[in-house]
Amino acid sequence: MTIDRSRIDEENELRLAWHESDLAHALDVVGRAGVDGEAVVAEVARFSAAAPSWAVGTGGTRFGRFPGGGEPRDTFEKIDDVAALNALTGANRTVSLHVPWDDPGLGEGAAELRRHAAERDVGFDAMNSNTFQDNPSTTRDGAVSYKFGSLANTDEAVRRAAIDHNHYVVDLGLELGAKALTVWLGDGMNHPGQASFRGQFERVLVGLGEIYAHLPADWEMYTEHKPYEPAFYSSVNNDWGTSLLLAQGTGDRAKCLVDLGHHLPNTNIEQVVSRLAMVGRLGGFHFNDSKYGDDDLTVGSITPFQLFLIVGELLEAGGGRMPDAAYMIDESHNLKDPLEDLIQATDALQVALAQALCVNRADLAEAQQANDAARAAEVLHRGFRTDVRPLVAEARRRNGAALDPLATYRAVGYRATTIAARGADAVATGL
Ligand code: RM4
Ligand code: MN
Ligand code: MN
Repeated sequence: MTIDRSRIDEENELRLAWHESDLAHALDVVGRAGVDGEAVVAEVARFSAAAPSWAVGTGGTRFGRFPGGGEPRDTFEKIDDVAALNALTGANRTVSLHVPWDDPGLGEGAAELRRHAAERDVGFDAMNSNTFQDNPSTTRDGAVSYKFGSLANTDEAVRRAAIDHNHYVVDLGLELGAKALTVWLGDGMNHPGQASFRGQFERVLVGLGEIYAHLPADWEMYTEHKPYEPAFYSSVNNDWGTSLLLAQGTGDRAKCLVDLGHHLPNTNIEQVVSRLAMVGRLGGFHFNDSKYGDDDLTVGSITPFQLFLIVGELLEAGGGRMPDAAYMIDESHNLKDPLEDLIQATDALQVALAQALCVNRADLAEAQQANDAARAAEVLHRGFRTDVRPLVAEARRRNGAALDPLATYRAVGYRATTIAARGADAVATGL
């Protein structure tokens, strides 16, 4: 199941005249601010954010889940959905697997999945290991349990199972053509005094070292911090400082992953990004938005200015381009059609990137040097308040994707097709 390119072209044709006039105006506006609009379009066109395999299904909370039907029934169909998404956005060229939720098995299974993805021009981004749930394939058929943690567990046999699972995820990723492993742990404490802060940290560090030792030479490993949930008193990897200690204590190719929802309210995330980039340890990104905690809301839907500032720091780190990192959308689509939410998230990312590229960095540096806070604010806001949507649409068009991806998704009736093919009660695996 796929979206026919000729249908996308037809939809683009309907919008082309208006688009061309909007684009000419946008190029003119940014040119007056001393920004090269063509370069903005090119950089937006280069950018891609992975779609996680669990995000093509409806998300849920502990109060329930309300799937809309037609969801992918296996990993192959998940890849089909990512290919459809990428046909519309041109900016989701890879998929990030979560194992064991999506596990084709080593050997023929992995080879078949890799072929299926390659035929659809989808690559494999960072692999995600899951040791926060008990699953027969990660717990030696139930012989151990992650109830009291995985790498931080006091029981050596549990730690061994968690390390082995991570080794397996790396082996699988190698067969799929991935290049990185992301480790997010649920480990921590729910009750004061339950464990030793230091003991838990030290055990995690040793475990990460063993996982790292198994990495192929051209792979990276990312530690993903999160302040709470499921451990509500303390998480072992609770913040960027701890994540950095773990990375530094593990090796050069151990880096930190920033998930935007994994910060306590009001944390200055753009500063966190700057710090990690400064020491060469910014490895990956999970994009979403948040009002209260790890809400996994649509990218840019709550704090678009913060997103713009964060992307600005990424550009700063990359010398005016998005630095090499594993970018992924990590949202939970509880109410919207998952593909519609992913389309909106990708668009929000592209818009934030274009806005940040529309900031005249030389003017900003001059204002900073002169301690001119008012002028610095003007320069920033000029970028943020530019209507960059025609530049983003043009970037998509140049990638062969849709000028208006959401309207096109609806016009081609992709969801109706998946409901007909997979069934109205088809529900994806995952959280
Ligand atoms: C966590 C974290 C991880 C994701 C899981 C499902 O909160 O964001 O990246 O793998 O959720
Ligand atoms: Mn995440
Ligand atoms: Mn999360």
